[in-house]
Amino acid sequence: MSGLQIYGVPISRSISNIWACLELGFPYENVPIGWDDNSIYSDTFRAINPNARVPAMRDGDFVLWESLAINLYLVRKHGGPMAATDLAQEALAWQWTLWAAVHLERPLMRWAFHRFILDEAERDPKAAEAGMAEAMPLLAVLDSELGRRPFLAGDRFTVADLNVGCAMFRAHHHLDTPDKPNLARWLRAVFTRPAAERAWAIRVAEAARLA
Ligand SMILES: N[C@@H](CCC(=O)N[C@@H](CS)C(=O)NCC(=O)O)C(=O)O
Repeated sequence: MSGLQIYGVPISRSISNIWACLELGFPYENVPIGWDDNSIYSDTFRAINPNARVPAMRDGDFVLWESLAINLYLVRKHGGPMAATDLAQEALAWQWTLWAAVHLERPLMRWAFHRFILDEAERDPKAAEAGMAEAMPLLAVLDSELGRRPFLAGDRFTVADLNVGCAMFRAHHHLDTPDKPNLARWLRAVFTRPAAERAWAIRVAEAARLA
């Protein structure tokens, strides 16, 4: 098989990898593995990702899963301005990627689910509050770091920003950060990028199609 395939309907985290491809201007095929047809739990897909989770990626014979690892791979492979130019910048991309996956995403998504994603009847305001209480110090770390430099690994948008942005993709529209001006500036810069807006539009169109 040739070409790049991104597995996962674009209402899932596969949108993170679609965003990366759009940033890179790299063509991809989106294979709509998802829940409607249970294809995510099929043996065929488990052979690609034994976790039965999306996204996953196939690049020729190479298969990879974990959305943020896929972005690190795509940017490393295709280069361009998002790629690191030295080891320190590459290490910063690993740092921010792990931080986003290990620390930021879970509490932020807990907040997002109970604030606006779940149907109203299923939302638990206490869970939203607990999620935000845990996320707040992490958002303060972002604000403080972004007070020192325009982007997370220096003066330009890199895969470090992309991957932290991916962890905030669902939440960013609803985040109110008037007390965190550096974070607010960064959120604006990241999510008004043409590729980010295009990715958001793809996600919205798919959500509307499924509604
Ligand atoms: N850490 C993984 C998380 C993957 C994940 O949990 N994806 C969700 C969709 S966004 C999923 O496939 N869930 C499987 C299920 O709902 O059974 C990544 O970033 O790729």
